[in-house]
Amino acid sequence: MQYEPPATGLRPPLRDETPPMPEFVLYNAPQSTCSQRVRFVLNAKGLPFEEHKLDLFAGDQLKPDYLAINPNGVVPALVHEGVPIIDSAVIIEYLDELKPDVAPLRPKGLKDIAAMRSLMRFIDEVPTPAIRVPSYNLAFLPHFQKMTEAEFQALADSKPLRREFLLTMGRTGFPQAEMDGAMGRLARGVARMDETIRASGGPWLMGGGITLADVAVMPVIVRMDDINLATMWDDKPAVARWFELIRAEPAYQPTYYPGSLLTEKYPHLREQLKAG
Ligand SMILES: N[C@@H](CCC(=O)N[C@@H](CS)C(=O)NCC(=O)O)C(=O)O
Repeated sequence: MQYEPPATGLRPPLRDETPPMPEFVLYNAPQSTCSQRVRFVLNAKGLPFEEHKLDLFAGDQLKPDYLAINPNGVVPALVHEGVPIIDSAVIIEYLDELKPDVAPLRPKGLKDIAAMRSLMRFIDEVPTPAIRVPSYNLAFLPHFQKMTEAEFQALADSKPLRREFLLTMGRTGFPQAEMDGAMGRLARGVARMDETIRASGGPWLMGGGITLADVAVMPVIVRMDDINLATMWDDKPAVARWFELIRAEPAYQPTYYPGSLLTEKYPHLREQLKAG
């Protein structure tokens, strides 16, 4: 898709007033965990970007203009010099390879890089899909409950990546067995983090320096904390320390700007979560 400057609502710009195409254009959503990975890396490397916030419940991610950028119909997508880069794990690796000398986010040796990538695959296989289950049941379900069965089916059919996920959830929410499975996978994710930090000597997953693996798992841990699941690392001080450290990183605040947490977008959740 051709880059077009954002509409201003004012008179159309004269030809020579058209703003230059920014180097990085990020299509994302504030609370999207995958988007948060990319915002963190852009911020860590001090790369300015034009941010487009998509309304995922209005279906912005399924509009033809956006599908031309990301045919998977999900956020994030990063357009770099006019070329779309999609999938958060791919984007963060891309950015680190593009700017390897500014705030490097990978270990030095090839074998350690392979270990970091293996960890990222585990994160994308186990805890990352698992966190969607309680997130959808808690926060997103009411959006779907308002729909008729036919509208819901049409919505599911329109999703290139998440059709079956949505149909499993249905308009009544994920069944208990699905929730239990997700909790188990989250617990395994936290246990793997704990083992990995202790084996590397910490305080980060790969040892003394923050890497893309830490960035990859960050949004899961932040979301778990947000929805009252931080008790899962009560007996794991290495994970608690890791969480303190990542929140103290300079890139953290600009990434989690107000409205990025689920309980900020849906304040009623705080009461619901307190009530258990
Ligand atoms: N593997 C993809 C997954 C992206 C993804 O699932 N994005 C979610 C938000 S975190 C989304 O856009 N969901 C919208 C939808 O399901 O329609 C990535 O890491 O970029």
